[in-house]
Formats: sequence, structure tokens, C-alpha cells
Amino acid sequence: MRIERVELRRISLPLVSPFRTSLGIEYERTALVVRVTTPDGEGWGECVAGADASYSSEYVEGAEDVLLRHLVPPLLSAESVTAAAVAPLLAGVKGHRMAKAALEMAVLDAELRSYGMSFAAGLGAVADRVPSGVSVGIMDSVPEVVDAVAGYLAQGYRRIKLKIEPGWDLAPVRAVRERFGDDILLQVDANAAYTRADARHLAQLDAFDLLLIEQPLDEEDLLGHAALARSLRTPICLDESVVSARSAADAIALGACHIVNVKPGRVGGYLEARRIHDVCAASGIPVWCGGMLETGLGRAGNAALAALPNFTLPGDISASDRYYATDITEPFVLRDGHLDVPSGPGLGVAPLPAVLAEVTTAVSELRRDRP
Ligand code: OSB
Ligand code: MG
Repeated sequence: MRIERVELRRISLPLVSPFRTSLGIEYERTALVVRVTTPDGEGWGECVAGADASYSSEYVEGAEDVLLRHLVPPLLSAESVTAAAVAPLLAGVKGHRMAKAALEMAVLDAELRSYGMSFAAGLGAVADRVPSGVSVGIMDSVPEVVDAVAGYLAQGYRRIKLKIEPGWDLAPVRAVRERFGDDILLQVDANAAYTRADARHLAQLDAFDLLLIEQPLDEEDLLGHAALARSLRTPICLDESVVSARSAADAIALGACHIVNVKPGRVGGYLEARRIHDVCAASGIPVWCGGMLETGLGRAGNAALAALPNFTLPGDISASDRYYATDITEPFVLRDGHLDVPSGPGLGVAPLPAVLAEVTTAVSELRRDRP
């Protein structure tokens, strides 16, 4: 495939309710939408880098800058590109995995559309719908979070994840267990808010029969996670620490996790995400698909990924209306606690032009020099 043109659109979408984590509070999602144009069609990608660099070192203007200066030009100079060739072509640029992932996603979408093949079929999906979990932010009071969880369970969500931080952990977890019982699937996510010194405090979570605790410690503290894994009964899951199939294999070898959260943006794209799925499957480590408040574009890709066989836990793949009053694609809806995996060519969804135009705050484009 020859890439003729790459368009980057910065968008800003208001969230239906503020999303607070140990990292900060978000009122809107700022993202970058990538469109690649080939002689036969186009493909869409979404960059999950946030408005600030609190979750990882990447942020939306930084991703835009590295795309325009360093990532898009080699693609436009290449005679022909496939999705599988994108990562090797860009290997000379260190890091910037979220920016690379967005570009690879757009190329993969264009490529699969040209074959009439869906993301699900291209990645190796074995299901046509995936169970839907929901990530519930930190709130001002325990009754408020219990009400929020009640609303999500009434809608049919299959698993609840509570964001935690020091001072907001045992009380919300206890309240949710007391109100909704032992049968609901419940887990917590600390976004690296604790230290090794908190091991005894975190062990108190063992009383609540959680599916897992996600990323309690700093992303670089694999040995700390391994020590914690030995002292807690609750399984440890890594998010921020896993940035590649190699780092997943290392974390598993060190005993730093029992479960892995796979986010395509964090690891450099859907193809590396699939390699992580494979590495984990070979080691008997279950995985689930994380989320970054994606629009319908990223949600479509994530639903396809989550349909692979070793995605055995419900993901942070909620319906569009959990995040946005108006999504930029046809909305994903909850049906019996599940989302349908799109079956059309490529992502199976595309931005609605009028909505995309409305939420766009900046556009830039690069074109091939010669035809
Ligand atoms: O740590 O999983 C996380 C959102 C933004 C950044 C990091 C995380 C999250 C979520 C939300 O938990 C998941 C979602 O519903 O998209
Ligand atoms: Mg997380």
C-alpha cells in the first residue's frame, strides 16, 4: 500500500461525568485522530495519549509533534507499507508508543478494509461479542460511589473496577461489597499510587475477594510488585509497567504479576498487543483489555482485540454513553452486558463527518512529495 496523505486531527470531547483517578481529574477527553489515505481508500487511527503526561510520558501535543516530525515522514517516503512493516520502519525512533500505535492502527485499518477483512478476523478473534466492564472513578463520598455502581450494575455491566488511592481504598471497596454482595466481579486500580511500604495496608484488601489489584506501585518497580505478589492473596495485575511483549515476559518471569491489562496504545499498537496476548497465553497468564476513554474508533479496535481467546476477564470496554453524550462514530451500546464486536471491513466503524468536524480543535496534514 502506498500512503499518499496523513491527516492529524486534535479533538476534544466532553465526558458525561468527570473521571478522577489517583493521577488527576479529567472533564473532557483530548485525543488525536489519524487518517491515512491510500490510492484505494483510507484508514483511521486514534492516539490515546492524554492531555497531560500523568499516566505515561506521552501527551497529545507531544504525540502530534513526534508524528509530524519523525513518524509520518518515513511512511510517506516508503514505496509501500503494510501494518506489519510500520513498527520496524519506525524502530529508529525510541519510545512514543502511543503515537506509533495510532499510526499503525490507521494503516492496519486501511489494509484490512482493502481486503474486506475485519479487525477481529485480522487479529484472530474467536467471539462476536465481549463482556463489558466499567471503570469507576474516585468520588467525593462513599454513598456517591455506591450509587454510581448501582447505576452501572442496573445497566448490565459485568464487572466493576474501582479506582483507588491512599485514603480511598478500603472504605469504598467494603461499601460496594456490602451493598452488592460477593457475586459481583470487583477489582481495583491504583494507577501506581502506593509504595512498597504500603504492603500491609494493601493486604487488608484480601478480605474482599477482589479479582485483582491493578498497578499498585510505580511503573518501574517490578521487584516491588513481585514482593507484593508474594505477600497478598489478591492477584496483582500490571498496566503501566507493561509496555511491550518483552516487558510482559520479564514481569511474568519475575513473578511481578498474575494477570496483565493489555492496552494497544501503551504497547505501541494492536500487533504488539496481540504478541502480549500470545506471550501471556503461553505462560498461563490471563489478560483483559484496558481502556483509555477511547472514542468509537479505539473502542472498535479494543472490542476486536478483546475477542481473542486469552482475554478471559471482562475489559474496560464500556458503551459509548458511559463516556460521551455523542461519540464520533455510531455509538457502541450495551446488550445483555456485552458489546458486539464489529464485523465490517477494518474497524467496522468510521467517524461521522459532522460530529468529527464539530469536535475538532486543530488539523494538520502531510502529503507524499511525488505522486
Ligand atoms: O489506568 O486503566 C487506567 C483511563 C485513562 C487512563 C488510565 C486508565 C483509565 C481507565 C478507564 O481506567 C478505562 C476506560 O473505561 O476507558
Ligand atoms: Mg489502569
